[in-house]
Amino acid sequence: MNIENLKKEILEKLEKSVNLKDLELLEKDYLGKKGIIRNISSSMKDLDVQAKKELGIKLNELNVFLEEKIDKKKKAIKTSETKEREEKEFLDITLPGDKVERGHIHPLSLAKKELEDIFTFLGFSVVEGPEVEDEWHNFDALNFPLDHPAREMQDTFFIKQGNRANLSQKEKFILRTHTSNVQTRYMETHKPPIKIAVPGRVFRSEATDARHEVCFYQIEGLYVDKNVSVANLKGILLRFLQEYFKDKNVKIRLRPSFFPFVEPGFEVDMSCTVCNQKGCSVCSGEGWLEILGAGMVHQNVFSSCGLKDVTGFAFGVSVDRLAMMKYKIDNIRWFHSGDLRFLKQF
Ligand code: FA5
Repeated sequence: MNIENLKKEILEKLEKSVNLKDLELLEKDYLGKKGIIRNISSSMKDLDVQAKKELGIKLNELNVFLEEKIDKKKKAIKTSETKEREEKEFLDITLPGDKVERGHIHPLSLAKKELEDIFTFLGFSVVEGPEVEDEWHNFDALNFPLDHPAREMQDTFFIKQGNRANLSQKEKFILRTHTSNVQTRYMETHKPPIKIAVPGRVFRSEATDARHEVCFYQIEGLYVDKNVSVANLKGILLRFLQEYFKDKNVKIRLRPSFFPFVEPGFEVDMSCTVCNQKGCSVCSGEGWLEILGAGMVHQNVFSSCGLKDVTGFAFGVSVDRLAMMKYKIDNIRWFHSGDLRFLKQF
């Protein structure tokens, strides 16, 4: 074996090695326990003493020489790999961070939260109820006759349940058309005095326009006790509206109206806060805006829920319409439009 040729061969391979793995392989092949240099050493036993000595010295020198060379190359590769990684992963901690877009509360959630706070302040407990409701709690227990037009297809979303004719009113499901369903649910399971505010989504199968949505939010108020009167109802309504609009000059007026679950029943108008009752497009020049339905709870409703010898008032107001008036929004459909130009203003 010509040691010089072997050295040349190894140096060529060393030159071609580009990473630590190549070098490890080279080390194993030539310097390792089963490597070529060891092989030559073990085959020296047949040589005479002088030749053995000379070859031994040469192999030893080659070994030391290669170890140094490989070591040097290893260090060079490591340094360049570290440099490359540092350049790639360089982190300038003095640079400003990436801006994280912060979300914000939807205007309807904002209105709902403000109303909940006001009613809590006025002594009401905030409770919730199901959006998918049975006909008993949404209509029958609220004194709606079986042929009431609100049950018809134009107003109510019915849940498909095969042959509904075979089902009882408590087994037929719909999407609730108002939050008044929680009146009956709550009165069935709680004893007076009852003082609750019920925010939630309601659904109506009707054509949408600037003031009507298929899905909108209401907040229901219910106060049941001994000797509750219309005066109490007026007091609470006036106070909550003055608080919500942050305006002590807000006035209300009650007009007689019909809801099957109250007697007497009222439509409640509020003085227009946009024009201070001078007349504008929001109030159609009237100075007043209809904002909610209210009344004294009908005794048939109390009977359906197993209550007697009590009186109470109830009201239901559209959260969407309150928010529209507060923020001067001219179309209810903006709320669900997903338009960021609109949403980012709140
Ligand atoms: C009711 O829903 C009754 N449950 C309210 C009530 C409760 C009366 C307790 C008496 C006692 P009404 O259908 O009028 O009533 O709806 C209440 C308010 O919701 C209305 O005054 C109106 O401001 C608003 N509203 C009605 N339909 C829509 C709609 N499609 N989109 C947005 N707001 C609506």
